[in-house]
Amino acid sequence: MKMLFSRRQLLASGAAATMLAGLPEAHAQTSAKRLAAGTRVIDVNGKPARVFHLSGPDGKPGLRLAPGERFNVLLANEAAVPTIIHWHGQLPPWTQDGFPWPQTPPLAPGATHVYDFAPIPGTYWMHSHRGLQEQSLMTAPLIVRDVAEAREDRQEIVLMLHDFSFRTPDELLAGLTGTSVAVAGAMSEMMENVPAPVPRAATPHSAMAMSSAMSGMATSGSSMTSGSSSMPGMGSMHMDLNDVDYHAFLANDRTLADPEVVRVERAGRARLRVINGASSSQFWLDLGGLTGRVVAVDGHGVIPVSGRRFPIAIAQRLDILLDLPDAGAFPVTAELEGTRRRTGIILATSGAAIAELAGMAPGMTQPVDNSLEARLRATAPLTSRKPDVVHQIVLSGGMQPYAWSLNGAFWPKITPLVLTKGQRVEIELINHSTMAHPMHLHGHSFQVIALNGRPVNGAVRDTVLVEPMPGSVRIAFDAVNPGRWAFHCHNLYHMATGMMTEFRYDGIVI
Ligand SMILES: [Cu+2]
Repeated sequence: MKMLFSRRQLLASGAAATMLAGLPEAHAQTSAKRLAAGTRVIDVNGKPARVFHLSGPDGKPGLRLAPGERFNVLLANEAAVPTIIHWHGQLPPWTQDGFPWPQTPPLAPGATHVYDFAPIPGTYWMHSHRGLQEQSLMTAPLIVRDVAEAREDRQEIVLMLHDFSFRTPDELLAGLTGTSVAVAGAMSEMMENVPAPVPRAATPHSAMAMSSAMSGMATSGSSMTSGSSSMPGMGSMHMDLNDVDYHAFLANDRTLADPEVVRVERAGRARLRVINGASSSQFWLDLGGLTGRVVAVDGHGVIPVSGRRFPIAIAQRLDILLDLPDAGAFPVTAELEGTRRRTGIILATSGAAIAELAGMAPGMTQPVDNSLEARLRATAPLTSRKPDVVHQIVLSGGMQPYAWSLNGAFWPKITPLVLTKGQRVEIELINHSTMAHPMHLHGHSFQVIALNGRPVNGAVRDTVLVEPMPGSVRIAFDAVNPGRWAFHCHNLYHMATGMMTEFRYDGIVI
């Protein structure tokens, strides 16, 4: 309590900036912060599991940057395998984005690499973009504080969600695609076989030939895993959810059998930073008896939206302000869509009785959808402007064979979409499949400007869910960050089987 009070006094004081400069966090102004990528063993429901970790100088997961601090980071690969880490949602120069382009290959074991750019404030995260390492928890929070947040006198609580299996990621992909583990392993590394150096004539709607690995897969008679579930949709529509049958869902690396208990003050005020770092699972965040206010999505401010349950698609983040009522224990859970399975943490004041939470929610959750998205309005929307270019991207694919594509093309056999610096770009995403897809654009923040054909002055963000057929989303952004940029579904197994393309600025020398 005393320590918290001191912190608040510090942050409220006019000398905050000066004092913060003296703290270890701000030390990186002159020398890079060390971020180690390695392996560790965690306990999952009583069984040990070897997973990756990304740890900052304080030994904690990920990085927390002070207001105004540069992202000046020395990434050290202490794992036995090559890796490359993507700073999800940040807007660095493309050569620092952490994507395995030929110009920016993965780091060999033992290698280091320095990154240095001005970060944008908010709740971000980092994850491997190499093979399927993300599934093995090569993921961590990336929190960039801003001055206004520092002044708001709220306890910061980070809640990072994961899906977990004791099977290897290659085994999971082999199960989905009906291939051998060896073929699945080779398939997952296709992400490094990047597109041809020169854009060919655009053929946006023609189906392109699948790679040899994909062709083999298509005839192998893939079987869905037992975890696959279907939800009845509108009318006769069929909807697929949860490709993978996971062993557990983690909240800050723990399950509800032994959840993290976060100490909070009586009648305390908190900023809950929720990060969906799962590889292929979407959740409804449930605040139990509390009402929260969503004030930012994917790090970008929105006009506050109050509620007790919020959907969070893969890779998305929610900043939720909580004002706690007096004393007690307050579970914050995340329920897997279309099931009763859940994970979570417990906020508790000192001495509060903490009841055990069942691993199953009382009722079946709905599929994650854009009901929240439709209510969001950016606090800093794009300027009003007609688009210079509109690209249409059709999302397709299915479970049998298990393969997913953009405009009929499977990564890396894609044709890059070409952008010119200075353009206002609009992208119309049209879902022709029975699954929802969380689509992520690297290196740019975009605004959601239409949902299912209805114009909105929506959120600015980096990952947007496109609901199942006939779902559509229109986004807009300004082409202000020249380079090569990946655009992909953030369901790891959809990306690994082809659902990725490239936005390439003209004039970029490959
Ligand atoms: Cu997808």
